[in-house]
Amino acid sequence: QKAQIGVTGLAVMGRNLARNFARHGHTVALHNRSYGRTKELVEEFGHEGTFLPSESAADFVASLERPRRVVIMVKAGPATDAVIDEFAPLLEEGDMLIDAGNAHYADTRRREAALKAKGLHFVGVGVSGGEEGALHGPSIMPGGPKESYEALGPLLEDIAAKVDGVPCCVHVGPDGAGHFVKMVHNGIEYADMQLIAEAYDLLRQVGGHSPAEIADIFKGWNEGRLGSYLIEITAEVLKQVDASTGKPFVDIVVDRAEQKGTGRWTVQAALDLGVPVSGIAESVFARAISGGVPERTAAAEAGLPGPSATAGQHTGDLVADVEQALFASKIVAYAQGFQQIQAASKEYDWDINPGEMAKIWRDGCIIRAKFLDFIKQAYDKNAALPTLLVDQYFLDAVSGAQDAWRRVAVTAAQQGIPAPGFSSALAYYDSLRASRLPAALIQGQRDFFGAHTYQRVDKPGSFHTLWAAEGRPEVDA
Ligand code: NBP
Repeated sequence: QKAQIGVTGLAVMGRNLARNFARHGHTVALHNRSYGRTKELVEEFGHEGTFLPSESAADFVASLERPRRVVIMVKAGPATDAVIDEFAPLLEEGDMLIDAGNAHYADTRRREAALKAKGLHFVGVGVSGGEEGALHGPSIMPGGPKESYEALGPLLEDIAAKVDGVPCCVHVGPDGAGHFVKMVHNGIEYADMQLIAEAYDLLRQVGGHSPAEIADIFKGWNEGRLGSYLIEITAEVLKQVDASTGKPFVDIVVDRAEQKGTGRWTVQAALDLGVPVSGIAESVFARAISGGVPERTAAAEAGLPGPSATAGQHTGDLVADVEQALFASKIVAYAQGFQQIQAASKEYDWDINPGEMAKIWRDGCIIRAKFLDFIKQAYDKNAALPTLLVDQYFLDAVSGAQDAWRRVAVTAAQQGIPAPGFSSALAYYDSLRASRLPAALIQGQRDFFGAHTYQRVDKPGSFHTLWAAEGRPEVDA
């Protein structure tokens, strides 16, 4: 008996993926650097399906049917390269090495090119949903060669989350496309979390609501258009009371948000592509500010002043306004993330269908939400949509929200409550809709100090003005 699929790397993620394949009736070959984890899996979960454990890489490879499908689920980075170096010589033409870890898409592109030269298929797969998702149905974003999807796709679709029977798994595009889309998914997740945190902060500080009351507000919102996993768990977190002190859980946690790096990767890639993902960037920076202990301590010691006691009160229904601001800002963050996916697709010739990405994020992943149905519909109508904001559903939503959104940004500024997500999303929105941007002045400055030239509104061509020589630096900037 041979296995249809093998998993090497049996820590929490690999173990759960292997169990998920087995629970779906596939025979699963097992391998891990240290045999202990393999043994443990078979002892604890062997009854869930058919597992073929191997101690050596060679035995593991020999236990697989051809073309061999080897899922690598090890620590991203050098460990992945070590595993590839170990397995590649044991595989034959047409076999597949499938990296389901959180690799950077540039590493995936490099690995794919190197293995292609050896006749092997390297498939970088984005897997979202954490350990629970891996076991019960993740959202799966496979890249790699299209041919490999024919032999691999059905297995992945089997174990993926389903929405009305439709699997949250689709071939994203060649080489690093899957890992790229997974990265942007995480970037959007950062933005979503930041916006939710700002909504909570405003309800608490401006509205004076307790965490338990805010939990109920979020619970209500979860029934509406904001309905999503993140809103749902936010209500749970806010409801939580610390057993030892009796205080709200949120008040006993140190207010420094950590990060593993995928948000930062998203912003770095966006800078290279020239895509303004300001919502994601603000959320990465907001985490960095929260962790900036020396600066925050110095600011507290220096007593950086807040607004005077006469700072304005919120005009309007705060809860309703914050819901509108949250929804509108969320639309902006997703619009920016999807624009980044489209830009990368163009840059790397990936031919990614953005509507399909919204489709496979509808379940199994952290940003799963009702909202994604509307994104899917928008791109189904027009896959080349320049920005989600001009799709009728989102246009209507933002038009309806904008007055409330502005009131919330004003209140935050007047009361000295940081709301970088809400305010930068609004600035992005206003930048897009502005008939004239002050960029014209920047072009004038550039032409003044660097003779960089400019274009005119009234005739074609490049122009340079002979500015007064005085004050002009020697060096081109
Ligand atoms: P870890 O990231 O903790 O990695 C542990 C595994 O890597 C073990 O099987 C370990 O073998 C193996 N390994 C290491 Br470390 N160095 C190795 C080497 N040089 N050669 C061979 N094997 C090596 O496991 P995890 O938390 O299950 O995560 C696996 C992957 O999934 C990571 O890329 C992670 O970023 C990603 N992940 C994704 C999500 C998600 O939501 N999608 C969540 C968590 C993790 P050993 O047992 O012999 O030490």
